[in-house]
Amino acid sequence: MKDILNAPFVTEIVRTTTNMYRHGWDERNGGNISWMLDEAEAAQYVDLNAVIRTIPTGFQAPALDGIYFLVTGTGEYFKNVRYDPVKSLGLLRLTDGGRNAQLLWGFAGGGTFTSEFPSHMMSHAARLSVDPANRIVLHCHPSNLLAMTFVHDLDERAFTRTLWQMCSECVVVFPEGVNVLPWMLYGTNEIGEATAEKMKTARLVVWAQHGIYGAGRDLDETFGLIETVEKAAEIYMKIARLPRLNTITDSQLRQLADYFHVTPREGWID
Ligand code: 2HA
Ligand code: ZN
Repeated sequence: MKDILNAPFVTEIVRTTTNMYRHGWDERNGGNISWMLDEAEAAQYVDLNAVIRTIPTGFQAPALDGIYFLVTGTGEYFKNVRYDPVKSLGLLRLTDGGRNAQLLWGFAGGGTFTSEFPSHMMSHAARLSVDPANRIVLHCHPSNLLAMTFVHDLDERAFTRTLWQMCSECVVVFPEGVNVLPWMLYGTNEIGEATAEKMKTARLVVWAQHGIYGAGRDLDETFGLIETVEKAAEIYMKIARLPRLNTITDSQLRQLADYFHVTPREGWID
């Protein structure tokens, strides 16, 4: 058995949580990550038959039965993951149609998965239904994006168009745009179901007055999506109250989409 602390999925999640903390997106215990692993990958580092604990999930996810996930723990600080990964992270397998999670490694202090586990698992199922290569769901609290949800119309088309207009790369990086949920109680199955529904048409779901969910095939893609949205929101918050002399026009957005061979969300460019 190889040392799990050297597993690429552990070293990369440690690097990413550290980086996100430094960005100021994950104060205190804010934010969470889940990473779907192949069984063969997990088997190199843990005994698949040695279940440490079985933890009820409080929901069902038949599409994820038998699937392995590396997840951040509830109450854990992203700031500290690098100092104590075996306490901050857990590797688990969903069983019984997603009703239970079998812990195979981690959560060494007796902890459990993130309070946002329902949103993560339901989002994985939704993304896998449209992209079988999806592996990551990532949630955090980027400051400028959060600020923007207080002062901008939350209509998804309007919100996306503003982001696209803030940096030339935005329409290329997230051509499907962002979906937006109004404020909802976090940690619940209800916000999980609403997030998953929104995940069927975009890799990014904004939670108004809270943060954002991103999904992707690897951590770099997912982190990069959120980084790009946050950059656009930062520009917006700098210029929102200033007279706008120039913008990126719809015809320029189309030029970008054509040149970089991406298909923007139907009807979102005039
Ligand atoms: O894990 O970010 O949404 C703490 C949170 C809740
Ligand atoms: Zn949060």
